[in-house]
Amino acid sequence: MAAHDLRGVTLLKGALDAAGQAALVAELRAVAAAAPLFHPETARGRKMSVRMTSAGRLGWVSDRRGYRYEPAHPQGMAWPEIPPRLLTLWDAVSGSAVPPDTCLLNYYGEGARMGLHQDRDEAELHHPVVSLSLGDEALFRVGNVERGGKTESVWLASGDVAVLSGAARLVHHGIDRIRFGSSRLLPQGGRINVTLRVAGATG
Ligand code: MD3
Ligand code: FE
Repeated sequence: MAAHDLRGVTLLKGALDAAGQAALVAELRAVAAAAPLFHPETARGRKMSVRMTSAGRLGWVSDRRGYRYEPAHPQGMAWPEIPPRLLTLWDAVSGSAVPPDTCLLNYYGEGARMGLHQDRDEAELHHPVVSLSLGDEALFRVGNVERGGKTESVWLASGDVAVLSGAARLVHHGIDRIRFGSSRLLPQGGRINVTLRVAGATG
Protein backbone atom coordinates (compact mmCIF):
# COMPACT_ATOMS: atom_id res chain seq x y z
CA MET A 1 0.00 0.00 0.00
CA ALA A 2 1.34 3.45 -0.93
CA ALA A 3 1.97 5.87 1.94
CA HIS A 4 2.04 9.61 1.19
CA ASP A 5 3.22 12.27 3.60
CA LEU A 6 1.40 15.61 3.81
CA ARG A 7 3.10 17.81 6.43
CA GLY A 8 3.71 14.83 8.68
CA VAL A 9 0.21 13.39 8.09
CA THR A 10 0.59 9.84 6.74
CA LEU A 11 -1.99 9.11 4.05
CA LEU A 12 -2.64 5.47 3.19
CA LYS A 13 -4.59 5.65 -0.07
CA GLY A 14 -7.01 2.77 -0.58
CA ALA A 15 -6.13 1.15 2.73
CA LEU A 16 -9.56 -0.47 3.00
CA ASP A 17 -10.92 -2.45 0.02
CA ALA A 18 -14.50 -2.26 -1.27
CA ALA A 19 -15.68 -5.30 0.72
CA GLY A 20 -14.16 -3.94 3.92
CA GLN A 21 -15.75 -0.54 3.30
CA ALA A 22 -19.20 -2.06 2.75
CA ALA A 23 -18.93 -4.25 5.87
CA LEU A 24 -17.89 -1.25 7.93
CA VAL A 25 -20.75 0.90 6.64
CA ALA A 26 -23.20 -1.76 7.86
CA GLU A 27 -21.53 -1.74 11.29
CA LEU A 28 -21.54 2.06 11.46
CA ARG A 29 -25.23 2.06 10.53
CA ALA A 30 -25.82 -0.06 13.64
CA VAL A 31 -23.78 2.42 15.71
CA ALA A 32 -25.96 5.30 14.46
CA ALA A 33 -29.13 3.25 15.10
CA ALA A 34 -28.10 2.77 18.76
CA ALA A 35 -26.68 6.29 19.26
CA PRO A 36 -28.36 8.70 16.83
CA LEU A 37 -26.41 11.25 14.80
CA PHE A 38 -26.85 14.81 16.07
CA HIS A 39 -25.78 18.29 14.96
CA PRO A 40 -23.37 19.46 17.68
CA GLU A 41 -23.85 23.03 18.81
CA THR A 42 -20.78 25.22 19.23
CA ALA A 43 -20.12 27.19 22.41
CA ARG A 44 -21.44 30.20 20.47
CA GLY A 45 -24.75 28.46 19.82
CA ARG A 46 -24.25 27.70 16.12
CA LYS A 47 -25.13 24.25 14.76
CA MET A 48 -22.28 22.44 12.98
CA SER A 49 -23.11 21.29 9.43
CA VAL A 50 -21.57 17.86 10.12
CA ARG A 51 -23.67 15.36 12.09
CA MET A 52 -21.86 13.22 14.67
CA THR A 53 -22.09 10.29 17.04
CA SER A 54 -19.54 8.08 18.79
CA ALA A 55 -18.72 4.54 19.82
CA GLY A 56 -16.50 3.41 22.68
CA ARG A 57 -16.16 4.12 26.39
CA LEU A 58 -16.24 7.87 25.68
CA GLY A 59 -17.87 10.03 23.01
CA TRP A 60 -17.32 13.58 21.84
CA VAL A 61 -20.06 16.11 22.56
CA SER A 62 -20.36 19.83 22.06
CA ASP A 63 -22.94 22.24 23.40
CA ARG A 64 -23.13 25.64 25.06
CA ARG A 65 -20.87 24.26 27.84
CA GLY A 66 -18.10 23.58 25.32
CA TYR A 67 -16.33 20.60 23.70
CA ARG A 68 -15.61 17.52 25.77
CA TYR A 69 -15.76 13.70 25.98
CA GLU A 70 -18.65 12.14 27.88
CA PRO A 71 -19.53 8.52 28.84
CA ALA A 72 -23.07 8.89 27.44
CA HIS A 73 -24.84 10.24 24.35
CA PRO A 74 -26.70 13.58 24.83
CA GLN A 75 -29.96 11.55 24.81
CA GLY A 76 -28.66 9.46 27.73
CA MET A 77 -27.78 6.06 26.23
CA ALA A 78 -24.30 4.54 26.57
CA TRP A 79 -22.18 4.73 23.41
CA PRO A 80 -22.14 1.42 21.45
CA GLU A 81 -18.95 -0.63 21.20
CA ILE A 82 -16.28 0.27 18.65
CA PRO A 83 -16.67 -2.12 15.66
CA PRO A 84 -13.89 -4.75 16.05
CA ARG A 85 -12.64 -4.28 12.47
CA LEU A 86 -11.76 -0.69 13.42
CA LEU A 87 -9.70 -1.95 16.37
CA THR A 88 -7.88 -4.22 13.91
CA LEU A 89 -7.22 -1.22 11.66
CA TRP A 90 -5.85 0.74 14.65
CA ASP A 91 -3.48 -2.12 15.50
CA ALA A 92 -2.29 -2.30 11.89
CA VAL A 93 -1.55 1.40 11.32
CA SER A 94 -1.37 3.42 14.56
CA GLY A 95 1.94 2.16 15.93
CA SER A 96 0.36 2.51 19.39
CA ALA A 97 0.07 -0.24 22.00
CA VAL A 98 -2.68 1.70 23.78
CA PRO A 99 -6.12 0.83 22.36
CA PRO A 100 -8.53 3.62 21.36
CA ASP A 101 -11.33 4.38 23.82
CA THR A 102 -13.41 6.43 21.39
CA CYS A 103 -14.50 6.36 17.77
CA LEU A 104 -16.04 9.57 16.42
CA LEU A 105 -18.36 9.16 13.43
CA ASN A 106 -18.76 12.34 11.34
CA TYR A 107 -21.43 12.37 8.61
CA TYR A 108 -21.18 14.98 5.85
CA GLY A 109 -24.36 15.52 3.87
CA GLU A 110 -24.51 17.82 0.84
CA GLY A 111 -22.86 21.15 1.68
CA ALA A 112 -21.40 20.06 5.03
CA ARG A 113 -17.88 21.21 5.91
CA MET A 114 -15.54 21.46 8.88
CA GLY A 115 -13.50 24.59 9.52
CA LEU A 116 -9.76 24.55 10.32
CA HIS A 117 -9.22 23.41 13.91
CA GLN A 118 -6.86 21.51 16.19
CA ASP A 119 -7.85 18.34 18.04
CA ARG A 120 -7.00 18.99 21.66
CA ASP A 121 -9.94 17.80 23.73
CA GLU A 122 -8.18 14.52 24.61
CA ALA A 123 -6.62 14.12 28.07
CA GLU A 124 -3.24 13.11 26.58
CA LEU A 125 -2.22 14.70 23.29
CA HIS A 126 0.68 12.37 22.43
CA HIS A 127 -1.47 9.41 21.33
CA PRO A 128 -1.97 9.09 17.56
CA VAL A 129 -5.30 9.61 15.80
CA VAL A 130 -6.37 7.27 12.97
CA SER A 131 -8.95 8.53 10.45
CA LEU A 132 -10.84 6.59 7.77
CA SER A 133 -12.87 8.14 4.93
CA LEU A 134 -15.96 6.39 3.50
CA GLY A 135 -18.25 7.53 0.69
CA ASP A 136 -17.96 10.81 -1.18
CA GLU A 137 -14.59 12.49 -1.80
CA ALA A 138 -13.57 15.34 0.48
CA LEU A 139 -11.11 18.22 0.16
CA PHE A 140 -8.89 17.92 3.24
CA ARG A 141 -6.79 20.96 4.24
CA VAL A 142 -3.71 20.81 6.46
CA GLY A 143 -2.07 23.88 7.98
CA ASN A 144 0.44 24.31 10.76
CA VAL A 145 0.71 23.68 14.49
CA GLU A 146 0.60 27.45 15.06
CA ARG A 147 -2.41 29.35 13.77
CA GLY A 148 -2.16 30.89 10.33
CA GLY A 149 0.47 30.37 7.62
CA LYS A 150 0.22 28.43 4.38
CA THR A 151 -1.97 25.37 4.01
CA GLU A 152 -1.97 22.39 1.63
CA SER A 153 -4.97 20.43 0.41
CA VAL A 154 -5.60 16.93 -0.85
CA TRP A 155 -8.71 15.01 -1.92
CA LEU A 156 -9.55 12.07 0.35
CA ALA A 157 -11.42 9.15 -1.23
CA SER A 158 -13.39 6.24 0.20
CA GLY A 159 -11.07 3.72 1.83
CA ASP A 160 -8.27 6.22 2.48
CA VAL A 161 -6.74 6.21 5.96
CA ALA A 162 -4.82 9.05 7.63
CA VAL A 163 -2.50 8.52 10.59
CA LEU A 164 -1.78 11.58 12.72
CA SER A 165 1.15 11.10 15.03
CA GLY A 166 4.18 12.98 16.24
CA ALA A 167 4.17 16.69 15.37
CA ALA A 168 1.27 16.20 12.91
CA ARG A 169 -1.02 15.31 15.82
CA LEU A 170 -1.48 19.02 16.59
CA VAL A 171 -1.64 20.56 13.11
CA HIS A 172 -4.65 22.62 12.11
CA HIS A 173 -6.89 20.74 9.67
CA GLY A 174 -10.36 20.80 8.19
CA ILE A 175 -12.66 19.73 5.37
CA ASP A 176 -13.48 22.52 2.88
CA ARG A 177 -16.13 20.63 0.94
CA ILE A 178 -17.22 17.25 -0.32
CA ARG A 179 -18.02 16.17 -3.87
CA PHE A 180 -21.58 15.11 -3.13
CA GLY A 181 -22.56 12.06 -5.17
CA SER A 182 -18.99 11.13 -6.17
CA SER A 183 -19.25 7.69 -4.52
CA ARG A 184 -21.95 5.02 -4.52
CA LEU A 185 -20.93 3.49 -1.20
CA LEU A 186 -23.69 5.25 0.78
CA PRO A 187 -27.12 4.96 -0.89
CA GLN A 188 -28.15 8.37 0.49
CA GLY A 189 -24.85 9.93 -0.65
CA GLY A 190 -22.50 11.94 1.51
CA ARG A 191 -19.39 11.06 3.43
CA ILE A 192 -18.53 9.32 6.69
CA ASN A 193 -15.27 9.97 8.47
CA VAL A 194 -14.39 7.87 11.49
CA THR A 195 -11.57 8.82 13.84
CA LEU A 196 -10.10 6.51 16.47
CA ARG A 197 -8.49 8.13 19.51
CA VAL A 198 -7.33 7.66 23.06
CA ALA A 199 -9.46 10.36 24.70
CA GLY A 200 -9.34 9.51 28.41
CA ALA A 201 -6.37 9.47 30.77
CA THR A 202 -4.44 6.19 30.64
CA GLY A 203 -2.60 6.46 34.00
C1 MD3 B 1 -4.99 15.99 11.76
N1 MD3 B 1 -12.27 15.14 11.00
O1 MD3 B 1 -13.01 14.60 13.54
S1 MD3 B 1 -10.17 13.59 9.17
C2 MD3 B 1 -12.13 15.47 13.37
O2 MD3 B 1 -12.80 14.38 7.70
C3 MD3 B 1 -11.73 15.83 12.00
O3 MD3 B 1 -14.16 14.51 9.34
C4 MD3 B 1 -12.06 15.49 9.62
O4 MD3 B 1 -10.96 16.71 11.84
C5 MD3 B 1 -13.06 14.73 8.82
O5 MD3 B 1 -11.58 16.07 14.29
C6 MD3 B 1 -10.67 15.27 9.15
C7 MD3 B 1 -8.43 13.68 9.18
C8 MD3 B 1 -7.87 14.11 10.50
C9 MD3 B 1 -8.43 13.68 11.68
C10 MD3 B 1 -7.86 14.02 12.89
C11 MD3 B 1 -6.71 14.79 12.92
C12 MD3 B 1 -6.75 14.89 10.52
C13 MD3 B 1 -6.15 15.25 11.73
C14 MD3 B 1 -6.07 15.10 14.14
C15 MD3 B 1 -4.92 15.83 14.15
C16 MD3 B 1 -4.38 16.29 12.97
FE1 FE C 1 -10.04 17.26 13.72
